[in-house]
Amino acid sequence: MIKRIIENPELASTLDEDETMELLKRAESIIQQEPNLLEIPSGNVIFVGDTHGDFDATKIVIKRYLKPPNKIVFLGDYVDRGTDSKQNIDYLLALKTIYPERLLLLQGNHEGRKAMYFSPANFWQELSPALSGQYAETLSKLPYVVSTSNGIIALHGALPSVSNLQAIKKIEFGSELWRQIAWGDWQESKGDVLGDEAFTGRPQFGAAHFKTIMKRLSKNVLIRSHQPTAKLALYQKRCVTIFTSSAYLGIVPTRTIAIADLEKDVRTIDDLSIKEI
Ligand SMILES: [Mn+2]
Repeated sequence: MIKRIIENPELASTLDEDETMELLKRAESIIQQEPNLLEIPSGNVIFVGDTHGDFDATKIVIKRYLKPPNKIVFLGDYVDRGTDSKQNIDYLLALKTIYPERLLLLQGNHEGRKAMYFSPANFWQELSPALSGQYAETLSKLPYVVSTSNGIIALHGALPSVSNLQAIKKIEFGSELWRQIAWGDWQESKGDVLGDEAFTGRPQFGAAHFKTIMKRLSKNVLIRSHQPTAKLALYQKRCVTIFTSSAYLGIVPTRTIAIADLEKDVRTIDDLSIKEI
């Protein structure tokens, strides 16, 4: 069944409840072996922002880039908002079981249903209770952070208040540090930790927090998604926000990805290739 989906992605929309359960359990057995922090030593890395049910965007990225020496890092938020959430996440999980090293799926807040309720949650609300419980369990095990050898850190939202890179491995699902990663926003402010936004409850951070944590982690550039109102580049072009979903067109002008060649040092967004898909 998994091989057939990989040969023909459209079959991802035909999975019944039993087949979906089987896929989730297979994918979970792979994902739960990964640490929260994935380190990439070499090659080309393609970073993909929130896809939010944009199955078309996912298929384009996979067709174009899933080949050696590339690794593809998805920054989370696979479901909700867009119309094709289930096939989007099912296709990615099927691929993960076959290409566990080449395809890295990070966790966004929309994968954190087990810890937190949020809206919109059209994907989650349309599932049977049994499937909702299994998706919540499986997706809660997705890793949080990617680190590269040439100065990049990648995650869904904001940087956690940790003292060093390896401390990320110990972050527990649903904890305050997890919430900073999965839910955090960046503001054009010189401030540090700015508190939670009153309406959405999203934790807010400014330039001082960015500089402090990047120094502790010895990183130059953060690649993240999550916040469609953020500029493409913030903080001396070191904080890069990309979106790869048609669900945000109108707020952001295009679906974008970022490509890094790990043989070259990355100091700002100018050392990345930003492409439309
Ligand atoms: Mn998000």
